[in-house]
Amino acid sequence: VIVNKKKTQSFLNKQALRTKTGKESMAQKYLPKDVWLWLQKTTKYGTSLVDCVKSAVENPSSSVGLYAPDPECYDTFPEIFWPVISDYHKVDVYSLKSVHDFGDPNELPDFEEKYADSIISSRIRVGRTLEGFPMGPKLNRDTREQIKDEMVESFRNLQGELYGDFFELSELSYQERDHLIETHYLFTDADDKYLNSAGGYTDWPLNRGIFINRKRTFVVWINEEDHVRIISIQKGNNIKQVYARLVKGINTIEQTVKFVHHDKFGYLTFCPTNIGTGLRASVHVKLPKLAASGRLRELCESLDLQPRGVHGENSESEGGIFDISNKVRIGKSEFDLVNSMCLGIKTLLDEEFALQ
Ligand code: ADP
Ligand code: CIR
Repeated sequence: VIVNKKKTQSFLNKQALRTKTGKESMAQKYLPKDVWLWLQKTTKYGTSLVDCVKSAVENPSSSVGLYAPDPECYDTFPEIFWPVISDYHKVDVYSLKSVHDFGDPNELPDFEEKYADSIISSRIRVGRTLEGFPMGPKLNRDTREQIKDEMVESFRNLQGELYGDFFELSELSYQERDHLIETHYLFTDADDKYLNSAGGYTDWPLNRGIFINRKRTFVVWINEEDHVRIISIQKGNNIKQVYARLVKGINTIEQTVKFVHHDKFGYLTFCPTNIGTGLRASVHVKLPKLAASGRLRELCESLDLQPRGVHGENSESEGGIFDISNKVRIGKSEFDLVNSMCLGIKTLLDEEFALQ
């Protein structure tokens, strides 16, 4: 039998990343039979249930398919949001109370020396929504600009290692954008079909932008999927440094802006997979043998980890390198989420090293 090694590997990499099982999306799964009874409900921003599930309707391959075009959706449409939240984050939504505690970054574990070459880079981000505004699809040019202006004002307080510059997306050349995307600093250019269907790219690229510190370790995205994504990133595996910088950045920005916070659901975001802490802590890690064994996906699932490709969500792995992060974002504190991601990565690396 002639085996095309390259094709086989590419297939296994795709399998390892496959979140779409050919089954229905969570939005489909939890739409009740008497859905017509609550079709007439709307939020104060005029959002209806149909707006929330638009991405699922247009994309049968959605894994979740649900978005909140404004913060009220989480309480206005509990019939759909609550079961989806329970299912994705594996929490009892009725007794749920959001936990918010950054803890002490120095208490995070270190990766063992023997794994030093396996971890290429580390990144932690949080998603946030500014108080007083709906999410992306319900914004207009003025309100999107107001969000940008409030954020740009807050960047004045970023000093020392966080000191940097803000760039309007529309003022960057295509080459500059491409370079920033390739080097993992910038969001992709309006090419997520799920987000597109949900209305996330209205008036793109107007009033979108990126703040980057001069050291290229601290980034803030404005008006992409969420109003705000605050990101700390660096080469190597020093997750303590990455986390400490993120916490410092968030605290500094919060001196001037107020983010939407809900007693039960924590920080509210456009996608219900991000609510709570809004935190995704990831490493780019070499796991070629585990991927080839076909066990990576299942192992990640059992460790509450999510594998992505090297260029983020819906991208492919390259050279056996994966972006592995915490899958759930609510029910645990920020510290606990980063900590359990580190422990999960250790388990994956133990398995990788045990394979010959
Ligand atoms: P998000 O983290 O906001 O959900 P994506 O999955 O789209 O978004 O990833 C955004 C960018 O961050 C992509 O370029 C991705 O490759 C990059 N990235 C994620 N984790 C890491 C990491 N540990 N090291 C370097 N780049 C990373
Ligand atoms: C989907 O439903 O497939 C997209 N809206 C992406 C869902 C969020 N991704 C994730 O698994 N964290």
